[in-house]
Amino acid sequence: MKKILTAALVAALAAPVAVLALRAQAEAPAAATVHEVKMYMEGANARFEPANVTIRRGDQVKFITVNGGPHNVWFDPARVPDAAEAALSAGMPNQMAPLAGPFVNEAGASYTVSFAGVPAGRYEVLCMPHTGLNMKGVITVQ
Ligand SMILES: [Cu+2]
Repeated sequence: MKKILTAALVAALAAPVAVLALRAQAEAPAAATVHEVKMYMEGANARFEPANVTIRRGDQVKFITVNGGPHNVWFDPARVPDAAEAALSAGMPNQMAPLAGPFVNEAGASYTVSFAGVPAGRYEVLCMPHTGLNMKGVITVQ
């Protein structure tokens, strides 16, 4: 009798604990999603693909050279809201100029920008070597 009671008691206690564990999991912040954008230069066609990417705050965008490097990732500081500059800059390692990532030369090489802390908005991304070829895209942070 005592054993049965103990088992029932353990089961009764375990159920709410499992529910609490599930609840904690659901409320934990979602892990950053990594969105991939490929960079091409074929003939006179230089492009980010996809050119328009919508992400959530805190996500990352991984820019990958497919061909025709060097490419890079450049947010023209004149077009980035002042309130967003510091956070965007913090998410861009190895800048060669303000808000300009390093050259990504080889096929398969990549550069990842973290949008952690970057306010919602529309961010135009350019490639310095191919601005004359209108290589640009838009990252929209929701
Ligand atoms: Cu380019």
